[in-house]
Amino acid sequence: MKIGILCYPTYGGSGIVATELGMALANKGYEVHFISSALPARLDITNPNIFFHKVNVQTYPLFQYQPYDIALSSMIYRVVNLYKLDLLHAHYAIPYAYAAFTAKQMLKEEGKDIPLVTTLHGTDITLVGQHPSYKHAVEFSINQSDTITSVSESLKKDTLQLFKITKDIQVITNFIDNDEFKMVSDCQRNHFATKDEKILIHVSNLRPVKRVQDVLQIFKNVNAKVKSKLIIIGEGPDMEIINEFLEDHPDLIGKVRLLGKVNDLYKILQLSDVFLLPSEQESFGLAALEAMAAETPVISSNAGGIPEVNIQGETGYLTEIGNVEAMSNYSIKLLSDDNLLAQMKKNAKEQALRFDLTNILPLYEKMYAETLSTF
Ligand code: GMT
Repeated sequence: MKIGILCYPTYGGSGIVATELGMALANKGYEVHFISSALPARLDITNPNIFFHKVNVQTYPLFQYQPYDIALSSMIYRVVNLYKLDLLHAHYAIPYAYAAFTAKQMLKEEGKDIPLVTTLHGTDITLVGQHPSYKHAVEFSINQSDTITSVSESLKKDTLQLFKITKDIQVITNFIDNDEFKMVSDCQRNHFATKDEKILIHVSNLRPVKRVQDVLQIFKNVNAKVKSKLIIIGEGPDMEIINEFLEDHPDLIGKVRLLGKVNDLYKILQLSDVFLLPSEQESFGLAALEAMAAETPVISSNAGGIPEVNIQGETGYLTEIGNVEAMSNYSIKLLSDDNLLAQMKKNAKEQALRFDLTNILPLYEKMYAETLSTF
């Protein structure tokens, strides 16, 4: 089967899921064509079954804004025709489902068509998709998809509440390739902390929904009771909140390490003791699952789909959004009890194995086969 994957190329949940899915399909012999504005961050382009088609946006002095969606739909139409694709899979409704619908219309003019699967990832529904500038087009393009999938039960519920959806939504959860998380040597731990210190970690795109101010406050509270360090991985607009916090807390400057975007995320997660995810919204929480795959328990909010991934008292702890005090107390409890920490690390890994690629990939393959057979 030849599949076209339409996704964001950036570090960020939807692009990572699309890339990992495409690579897993390519390893199984599918021909996978990525269509995006740049080479997706984790894509292994050396795989002979993987093709990459860059969307080029032609600039012109008349344009106040570059018409990316037009260039995208033209590229989709072109790739479907040139490579005789069998199916399109759009990750994130805006603009991918919308542009794929337009490409389908162009194909129909020539008596052709191609099935379209749209996977909803979260902010395309709960945040950006709610804006009046996008809402009607998002609802329309989701309904025009031949198959709709959602990455969690929570996101399915939100989608049905927030939009008038005329089709069934299948839940196929996000997944993790545990083979990529083979344990590395512990010796690098001393790059970040001394033997008697614990390591807390936060990984995100540092947008307001991630509530990095809570991460910092939790660390401040924990550090007052447990010798510890905080690692923050990622870049984004709320970096300023971190800088301001450090200006106000000069005693913590040497204890907070800002690593930006890193390639060896797994290695650093494996050195950590607790992952903090106090998000305002989270359709699934792929970052938490990655932490668990690296045997790191999670202290999180109970937003959106997080409770489907992080299990209270088993793989970590959850509290209501913004309850910094409870998250701090849970972190202190966990980091002060080595037996509890060891047990939760084990539980976290077991949970990650439930979401292993080998369990979820067949669900995507079955869904593709059903989509094709009913098209
Ligand atoms: O969390 C983000 O801001 C990135 C965003 C994305 O669309 O790339 O992540 C969303 O999709 C991920 C993959 O399905 C989910 O694991 C994240 O929970 C979800 N983020 C939100 O809902 C805020």
